[in-house]
Amino acid sequence: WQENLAPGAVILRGYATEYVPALFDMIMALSKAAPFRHLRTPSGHTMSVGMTNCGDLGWISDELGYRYTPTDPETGQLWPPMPALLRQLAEDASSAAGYSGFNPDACLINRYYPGSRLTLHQDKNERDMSQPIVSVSLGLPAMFLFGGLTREQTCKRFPLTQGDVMVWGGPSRLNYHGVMPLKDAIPPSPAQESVRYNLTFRRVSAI
Ligand code: MD3
Ligand code: FE
Repeated sequence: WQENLAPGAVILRGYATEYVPALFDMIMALSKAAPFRHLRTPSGHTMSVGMTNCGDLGWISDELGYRYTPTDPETGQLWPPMPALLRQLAEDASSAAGYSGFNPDACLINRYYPGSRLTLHQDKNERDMSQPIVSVSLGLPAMFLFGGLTREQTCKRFPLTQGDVMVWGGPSRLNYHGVMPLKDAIPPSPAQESVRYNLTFRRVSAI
């Protein structure tokens, strides 16, 4: 089911539901090769969200700033390749939302434990702003904040649950957004731990 949040921004509710077990397995395997870590922001704060990446480029932050790198600074190795299923899911979701030919080269994996949050920010480190961003929610529900083109604009908030996929492009590509501190809750499947994962697919380098 499709909800339009803003021009160019679409939520596909439950779009990834059938892939949830496979996605959890992939996150476990990927995070063995490239462990989750808490990055430092340029202002010296440590992020409460744990992060890792797969694909040709991975998003990192340190005292020098935000950027994409081909290798994991923790291990010195290339980021693990993006599994074909992940790439396909991102491409299918973007075409379902009206963007054809999405070809992501980066997948950021965010891990939220209860209390973890993502403060309001813009995603503007990608060279090719004509490509959308696709995000997939897994595990515990979260309250997503969606603002305007300035930090001051009031945010709309909407809940994201396991299997929801968001596609952002066009006019909403540079909108401020964030995630409220994760509330502890009963996981959607009793076998899961109290955690939320979010996969964010991006095209970083020019095609
Ligand atoms: C809205 N992650 O990693 S991506 C991020 O739930 C990030 O972890 C969120 O924001 C999370 O940068 C969700 C959703 C998203 C991504 C890009 C956007 C929303 C966006 C660009 C413009 C507007
Ligand atoms: Fe973001």
